[in-house]
Amino acid sequence: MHVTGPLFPEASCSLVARFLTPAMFDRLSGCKTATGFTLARAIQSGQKNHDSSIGIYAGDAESYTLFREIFDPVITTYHQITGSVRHFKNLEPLDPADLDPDKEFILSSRVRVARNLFAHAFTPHINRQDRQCVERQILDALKNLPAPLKGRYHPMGELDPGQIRDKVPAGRAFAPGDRFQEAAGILTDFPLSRGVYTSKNKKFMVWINEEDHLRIICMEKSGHLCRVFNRLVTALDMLEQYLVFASDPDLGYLNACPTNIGTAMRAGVHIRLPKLEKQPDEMAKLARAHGLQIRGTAGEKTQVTGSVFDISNRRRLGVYETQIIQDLSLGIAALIKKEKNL
Ligand code: DAR
Repeated sequence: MHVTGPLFPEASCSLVARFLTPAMFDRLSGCKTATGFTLARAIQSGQKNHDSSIGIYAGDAESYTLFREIFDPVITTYHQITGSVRHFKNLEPLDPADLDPDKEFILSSRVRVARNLFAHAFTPHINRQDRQCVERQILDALKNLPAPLKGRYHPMGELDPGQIRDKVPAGRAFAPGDRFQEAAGILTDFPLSRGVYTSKNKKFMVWINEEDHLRIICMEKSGHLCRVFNRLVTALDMLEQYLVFASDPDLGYLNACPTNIGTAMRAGVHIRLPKLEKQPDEMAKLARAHGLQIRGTAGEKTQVTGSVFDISNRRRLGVYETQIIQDLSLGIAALIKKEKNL
């Protein structure tokens, strides 16, 4: 297909708008993956949302190879990779340490990974029947969890928007995605075959068919980031015995958004920093020095309320999982030290 007009709105600031030239689009636009996914589908979120930071989603694992001419520059830029992309994996338990033993600053610690079943299309492209099959396969695997992680599944398929909204605070549902996910096709048939598995102790959850087939989440209301990470390692060791995840030797685990590949792990804390809140440049400088991502209280693209920040690792690719936790711990310790000195 020969492009006539601009691919993206004039104001687009996304990485895909920066790297996808009309000539590149012409070369790739006639290609389809085995599941029928096209480049035009991949970029439609970035075309509809000029404020996208990335602007492209993968519809399946093959998207990353068939459309690598555009995915590679987006990936190397976002993950700050110079030279060849290389995924490292190290899911070994760490010695537990409390980052905030006096409980002055950290409200909670959280570690999550994104995963997709390799045999199915990802959420931007999956059909209703396949999405139901993914839900069933994951629930069958979750039956094998060790006792401390056992719990129950809360299906969302029969809930109306009000019922979903009521269950989100208790973690028994997740809100419908944002306009970026909507434009990518991720919300098709929402809330069918979506749901949340929660352990009895509320320290382990699995979101099924949110932005990816699985978001495996461990958390607790403490500064025990390493203990939360170790709980995730236990759950992943079990799940990998029953489920085959989409992955690539160089790109690591493959997911709908290219920001979530490699380890596909986001580790972070909710932390109250009222003094640093008044010195955003100082906070941004510390975040840059430690590779931290600063988000609002409710996460991505939200405001800060009550001086509570969501602080997490920025890089997910080209770095070991254990290194992410260790680097993050150092970054959080530096923020706490600065907060105490102000
Ligand atoms: N909002 C999309 C994706 C950004 C990364 N966050 C994810 N995947 N939840 C954008 O292009 O800005």
